[in-house]
Amino acid sequence: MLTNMIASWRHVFKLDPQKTLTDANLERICQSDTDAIIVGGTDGITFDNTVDLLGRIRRYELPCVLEVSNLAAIVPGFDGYLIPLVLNATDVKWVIGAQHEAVKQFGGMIPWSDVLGEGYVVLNPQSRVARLTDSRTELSCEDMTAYAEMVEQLLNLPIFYVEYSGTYGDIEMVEAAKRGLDRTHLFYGGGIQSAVQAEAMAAVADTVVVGNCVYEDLAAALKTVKAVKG
Ligand code: 1GP
Repeated sequence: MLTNMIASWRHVFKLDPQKTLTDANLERICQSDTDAIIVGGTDGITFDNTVDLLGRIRRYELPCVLEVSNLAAIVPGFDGYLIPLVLNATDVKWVIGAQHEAVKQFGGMIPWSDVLGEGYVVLNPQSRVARLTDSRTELSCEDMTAYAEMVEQLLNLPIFYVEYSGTYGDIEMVEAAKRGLDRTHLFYGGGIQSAVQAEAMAAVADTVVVGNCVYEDLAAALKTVKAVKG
């Protein structure tokens, strides 16, 4: 079951279908001992570039899930599908609107056992995702704990995602999120560029997500795996 699979993930790489990655570098990523690959991004995600990346990742054995950001780019064949609900978005479209449209459109065809919702809180105001969703990023630790409690107790979502995309986050905010959770799995992603940063976030979050660093400094990105998993 998808929830059980995710429960064991300590480290994942997030790969963006829009960005270029050589076969040699993809091999290093997939054989790095990371627990899984999340395919996702905010802009320029198409069916073609998503199916192409999935096909290349499928040469390796590790799990690969799609974080859905564009209805037109939902490709069959992933091990699972993560659906973000951006809780601090001020545009309701990103809280529940786009998801409602998707279910209306694809209803009977959705393999629900392969789908998990993610309660997302976006915290880097400069990030593309914050601007797209018009997220309210000026949050306190109390705000974070309350969002986390809502995700687990009220919405009953399996994943809470602290998203600092593009910048290294405030660990106190991640700790505040953790305080609100008991069963729900905590993802941290954003700005990890070194083993030290990855290890620090892994001490609080259940899963650490490394994205951009793969494209900017692959050697450093690869070192985050051991830092998180020991
Ligand atoms: C983005 O949380 C991920 O959705 C990872 O962030 O690209 O900044 O590592 P970075």
